[in-house]
Amino acid sequence: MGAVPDPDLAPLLELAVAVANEAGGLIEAAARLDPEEVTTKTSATDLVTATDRAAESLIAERLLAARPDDGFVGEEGSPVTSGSGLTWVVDPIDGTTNFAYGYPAFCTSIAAELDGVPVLGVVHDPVRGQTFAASKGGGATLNRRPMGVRPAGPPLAHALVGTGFGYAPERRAAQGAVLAAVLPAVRDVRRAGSAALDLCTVACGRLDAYYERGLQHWDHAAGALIATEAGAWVGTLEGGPLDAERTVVAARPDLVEPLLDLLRAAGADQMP
Ligand code: LIP
Repeated sequence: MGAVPDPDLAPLLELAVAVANEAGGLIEAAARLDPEEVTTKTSATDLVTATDRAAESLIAERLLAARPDDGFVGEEGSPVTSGSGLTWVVDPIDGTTNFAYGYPAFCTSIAAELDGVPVLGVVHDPVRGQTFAASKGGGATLNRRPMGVRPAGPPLAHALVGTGFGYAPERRAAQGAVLAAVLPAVRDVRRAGSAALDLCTVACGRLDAYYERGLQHWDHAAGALIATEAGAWVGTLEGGPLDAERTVVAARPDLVEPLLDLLRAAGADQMP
């Protein structure tokens, strides 16, 4: 990859790795929850647990103790405005439903943005003890070893593709219709339930591509940079920035055009 980490980012990346791993220890220690004992947010299926909130508080406390002038945006709490230009973007548990069920696919996602531009990302999977990390221009690592997307390989018809679904029934119905068109056109589909993990799974070559509409800033902030630094194409089906009104796509570069064509033909750019 020939990437050279920016020496100014190295201590920030180390801080984020350490905090993500500490939060992972807290999350692992949390007992398995009965999904009916947790609270909900935007819908009856959009869960949030006390562990989400505790992990986010721990992460905010550690990051802002080290860098008190930084900003902080977390899935569960109130935003903190940045005085330094750097803002931490955090999803304490991405894959909350999986966590609440004890289904082993969840992670902690920590990104840092400088004046709105992602400069580092860390995704820690406490179940597998795997930490994905990247700094802008510095390449991507898995447990500190360089990693990258699979080299150009089989065509889309033989690609393993990840995706995910929103919480609103009408969006889920539309996403199911798109999936019905995608499924016969690829090798197979995987739905892990964590966007951050899905993006890192593309980054390390365990998926050939991933697409999902409706991702929040904290879902993709770290994983998108990690996938980009690992050599994946990361963008949106509609063009423009990664936001909740677009479909985020991450793929091996040789698969991008056929995948975008397939998604458009399936109506993925017309979803509610
Ligand atoms: C999850 C996303 C996932 C999506 C789930 C859920 P959360 O985030 O990471 O890609 O398919 O529906 O939104 O809510 O677990 O942090």
